[in-house]
Parts: sequence; C-alpha cells; structure tokens
Amino acid sequence: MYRKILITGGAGFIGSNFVHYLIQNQPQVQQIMVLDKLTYAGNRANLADLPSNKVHLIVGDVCDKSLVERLVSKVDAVVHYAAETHNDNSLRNPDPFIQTNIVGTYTLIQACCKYKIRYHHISTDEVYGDLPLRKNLPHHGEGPKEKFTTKSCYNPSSPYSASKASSDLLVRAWVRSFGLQATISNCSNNYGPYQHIEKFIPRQITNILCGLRPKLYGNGQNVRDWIHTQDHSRAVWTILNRGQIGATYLIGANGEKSNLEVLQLILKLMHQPQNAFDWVKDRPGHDLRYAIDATKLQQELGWRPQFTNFASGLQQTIDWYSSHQAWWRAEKKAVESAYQKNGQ
Ligand code: NAD
Ligand code: TDX
Repeated sequence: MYRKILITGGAGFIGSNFVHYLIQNQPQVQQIMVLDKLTYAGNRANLADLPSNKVHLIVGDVCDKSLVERLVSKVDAVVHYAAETHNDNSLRNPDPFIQTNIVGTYTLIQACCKYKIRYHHISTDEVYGDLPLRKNLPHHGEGPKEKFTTKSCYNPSSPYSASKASSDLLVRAWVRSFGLQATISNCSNNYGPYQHIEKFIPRQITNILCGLRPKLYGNGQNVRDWIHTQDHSRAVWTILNRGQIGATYLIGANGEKSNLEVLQLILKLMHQPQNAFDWVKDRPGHDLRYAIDATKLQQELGWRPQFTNFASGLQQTIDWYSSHQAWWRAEKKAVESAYQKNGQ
C-alpha cells in the first residue's frame, strides 16, 4: 500500500480530482506531493481546502531533472498526469506538447528507474486514432475491433495525441529494457468539476452562463466516450495498487455520445432552446469516434464505473460551474477571443 505519492499535474483537472479522491477515500495515504508548473491549465484553487499536513504543492517543471530526482527519491509511487492536453492548442503550437509530454515523461521514468519507484502513466484513448461511426460498422460498434482494446494499433492524429503516444512508448521501452515498475492507463474523455473552460463541456456551460451561444465544430457527429473523472480516479487507484507491472489498462464507462447529443442535453438541462448554438469551423484532422472496451480492467481488477447516468453527472457538472463562477470568470474573455480568432 502506497503512503507517499508524487502526483504530477495535480493542480490540473484530472490530477486535482485524483488528489481529492485520495483525501476523501484513501486515509492510509499520508503524504501527497503535487508537482505542477501551474501553466494556464493549472490552478492552486483546485487544491484549496485540502489538509495542508498531507497535500504539498511544489511549483516546478517535470522536465527539471534535479527537482524531479529530489521529489521521486522521497516517495513510494509516482502518478504522472502532467501534460499539455488541448488538441486545438497543439495544432496552433506543438512546442510545449513535445517538451512536456515527451521530455517530461522521459525525465520522470529515468528518475523512477534510478530510485526504483513504482510509476503509473496516465494516458489517453487518442493514441489509437479514431474509429468509424457505429452506423457504418457491421456490428454497430459492439463487434470485434469496433472499440479500442489494448491490442489496437497506435495511430495518433494530432500533435497532442502523437506526443502522448510517444510518452506511452517510452514507458513500455523502459519497462522492458530497464525494469521500470510501471503500469499505463489510457482513458476516454473525462468530465466533471475543475475542467478548464477551453474544453468542450465546460466551454458550452460557461458560454450559456455568460449569455454566449455554444459552439459546435463541423457537423457535430463526432463521438466521444464520456467518463466521470471520479470513476477515472478510482480506476487509477485500482491499477496503481493491483495492476500487473508492465500492463496497459483501458479505462472507459460505455459513455459514447455525439457532440451534438451532448450539447443538446446541456441546452435542455440549462433550459435553452435546442437550436440555440452556432455551427463553427471544424478542427483539422478531427478524430471521428472514440470508444473504449474496458473488459480487461473490469475482469482482471473488478473495477466498475459508478457514474452511469450521464444526465445526472452532467447536471452536477453544470451546478458546479454555476456555483463556482469566481473559478472561471476572469479567464473567459481571453479563452473565447482565442477561439474567435481561429473561427471557432
Ligand atoms: P489539464 O490541462 O487540466 O492539466 C494539466 C496539468 O499539468 C496542469 O495543472 C498544468 O499546470 C500541469 N503541467 C503542464 N505542463 C507541466 C510541466 N511541464 N511540468 C509540471 N506540470 C505541468 O489536463 P487534464 O485534462 O487534467 O489531463 C491530465 C492527464 O490526463 C494528461 O496526461 C492527459 O493526457 C490525460 N487524459 C486526459 C483526458 C481528458 O479527458 N481530459 C482523458 C484521458 C487522459
Ligand atoms: O467548442 C468546442 N466545440 C466542439 O464541438 C470544443 C472545445 C470542442 N468541440 C468538439 C471537439 C471534440 O470532438 O468536442 C469534442 C471534445 O473536444 P475537447 O474537449 O477538446 O476534447 P478532445 O479533443 O476529445 O480531447 C479530450 O479527451 C481526450 C482531452 O482534451 C484530451 O486531453 C484527452 O486526452
């Protein structure tokens, strides 16, 4: 059982939700060190109100070798969330994606090998590229090869997903060649509190709260496989403790929905007309459909999602953004004007 854990990117969306999950559910964890550069996506406020005798934020870069070695040498396990994460940003400027996602992972796994520390690597289903829409598949999305499995080939589409794929492959090589004690998880699209307002669901909710019209890319038919971030956190904790070293686990909650469906649900829950949104320019290289087959995680480790009602998870998320306007208001104008410059 791990008692001292280094969580990189723990001031971002999913990392901070994992810190909250540990504090609320795993009392045996005594020390949580968060290493976070506090980029535009990191926020101290995400860790406010957590016990200061347990949670320590170290502001720094995962590419800083001496800092990383000093921190890794003090813990029992590392969970690596830190990354540049937004596909649209990666299309405008890939530089920080290459640096943080690839060099940052390299720096961490070198340190974990040096001090023989257990490492869990957080990754994304986007490394597998995309799938055809269900309606165009012989078994409508439920047949063999109609969802991603750990056997799917890597086929990333964007600078972001290519940088994450690179980082996964580094971890696999370090397991095999240097005996790194690592597991990898590739999760589908997360939603929930503390997600940056550049991302799809929070962007649309906060647009409506500001009196702006939501924006849908392309024809709205692209499918994402939504999972509540709390289900992701429980899966990561399960894999960290009981996963097989060297193994990859796919995390997903059977939450496939088209972007249009998600937007129309947000509009309904926020009492807006179903057509009160704008169609905007599509994302270049826009992945069509993601879908996870999480059978391995379910059968080997017994994990099951708990947030199986998307509408109620989404309602809670809407309530969170409505009642935490101080958390996002100051950034809204700049985020929207960057999108507007891009025709989105
Ligand atoms: P996020 O953008 O909200 O947070 C990323 C955090 O990393 C921020 O706090 C940022 O300050 C920090 N960071 C960035 N560069 C850093 C650096 N060089 N050194 C230290 N800290 C740095 O991202 P997120 O959505 O919470 O994603 C977290 C992880 O989960 C990423 O690895 C991402 O690829 C993966 N993931 C995300 C999703 C999703 O739906 N959001 C799905 C699957 C996997
Ligand atoms: O305003 C928008 N309108 C829109 O239609 C935005 C911001 C997005 N979209 C579409 C693009 C995608 O099909 O919504 C979908 C979701 O977009 P994002 O929130 O940007 O997520 P995605 O590109 O799917 O990637 C997310 O999930 C996998 C995370 O950002 C990644 O970090 C994670 O790896």
